[in-house]
Amino acid sequence: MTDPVLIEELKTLVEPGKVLTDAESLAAYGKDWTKHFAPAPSAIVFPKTVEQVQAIVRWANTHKVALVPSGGRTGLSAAAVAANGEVVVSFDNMNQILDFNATDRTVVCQPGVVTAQLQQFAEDKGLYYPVDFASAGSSQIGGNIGTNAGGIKVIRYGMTRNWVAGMKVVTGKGDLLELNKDLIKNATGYDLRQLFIGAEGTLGFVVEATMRLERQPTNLTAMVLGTPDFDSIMPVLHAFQDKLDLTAFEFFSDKCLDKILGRGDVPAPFETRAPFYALLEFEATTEERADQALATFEHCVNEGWVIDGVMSQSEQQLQNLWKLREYISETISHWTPYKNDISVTVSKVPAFLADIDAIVSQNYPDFEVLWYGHIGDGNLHLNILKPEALSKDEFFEKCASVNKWVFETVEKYNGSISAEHGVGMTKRDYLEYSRSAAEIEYMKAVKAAFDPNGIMNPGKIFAV
Ligand code: 2HG
Ligand code: ZN
Repeated sequence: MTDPVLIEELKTLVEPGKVLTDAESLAAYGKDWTKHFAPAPSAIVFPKTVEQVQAIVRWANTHKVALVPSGGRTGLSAAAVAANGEVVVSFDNMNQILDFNATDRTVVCQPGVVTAQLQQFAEDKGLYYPVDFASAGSSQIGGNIGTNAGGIKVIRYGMTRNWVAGMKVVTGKGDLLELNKDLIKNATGYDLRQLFIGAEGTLGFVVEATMRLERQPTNLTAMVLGTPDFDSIMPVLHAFQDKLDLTAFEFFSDKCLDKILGRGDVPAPFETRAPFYALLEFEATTEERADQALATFEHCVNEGWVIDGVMSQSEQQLQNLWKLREYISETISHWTPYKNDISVTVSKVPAFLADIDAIVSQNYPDFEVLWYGHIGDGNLHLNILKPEALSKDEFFEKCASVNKWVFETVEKYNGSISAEHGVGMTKRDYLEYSRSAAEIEYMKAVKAAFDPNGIMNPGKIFAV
């Protein structure tokens, strides 16, 4: 734990009342949405200005105190968990939109701006911030940048990385850097902006970000299609991609639908039950587009890839269809799931999934296994639910023992052990399945350049 005398010194660097040490705050701000590690920070500090962030980082360097950045705390890899007496730096008080430029279509955000706040701001300006996911109501821009958040529209718009025009960061040494100056074209050597995106706060803190906006999509329309097996999903994807520019292509299993219907507040998409469902979305800009989607649906039925389906006819129906997919993670959190967030290139998905399925059936015969994810971009969320009778530790231990097989398969297919949730502490011991030893050495050297004293979110991405 950090010396209480040092915490008193920390209090002089920020406004009165902006350092908390009560048990309730420590428990709340010391964790994210994972349940693997018990939170145990020494204090929470709430800076209001860039200068205060710099002062905190300099103080931490002087006294060798570890800092953990904290945004909306919706992370799923324990990258923002403080389990070892660290000081948590919360960006809750740096949550303003500072500027908007209609010509450049950019918004300058403080790191604590909530994703939905940016989405709403864009909408009010007649524009669109396209990175979207179920936790958009709580997650913050700084955290999204830290994990390079993805979500449900990646197939069309890419990850958070694509939407950061420029950033101001405070490095682990306390220096303030302005990265890329919001330029579209800038060929002046290393793009440090991209290095900080996905760095999980291990190099420094994002203290300001200029985010790009896009034109608003027109008449978004969703279809949910029931398929007789997993193998039918990819031909469905290709059939629709041949005809339409998709804004989303998701999938989930019937077990996921069971859990969603169990809530009682989401209507079933149609009466027929199918082993798997695809949820796709496109812009029905013209009637021909919608007709094309229906014709493709019929083609898929004739080919035997689709059993039944529905197309949204209103905004309400669109929202209801999305709930079938978006509510899964929150709904199943009740069962303390063990999460996998793995990806391969789209062409490898069928073979990869067959291999993973064999491992899962063999090793988890008694566990409930849920398949869902962003299948259109090769990202699978494999969730294993904890049986009531098993303790959390026993359960996570059993799952960890199966990881070797899962991650060896990821490696075999040249995939990623973490597609969009980050490495944090939950995936750190498996990094070598996705990154070579030489690459990890270079990554550590980069960290040492920005954070020579190792105070920035230590133990995340790699062990200390
Ligand atoms: C999603 O796609 C989120 O719903 C959460 O990334 C995934 O719960 C999960 O494993
Ligand atoms: Zn996801």
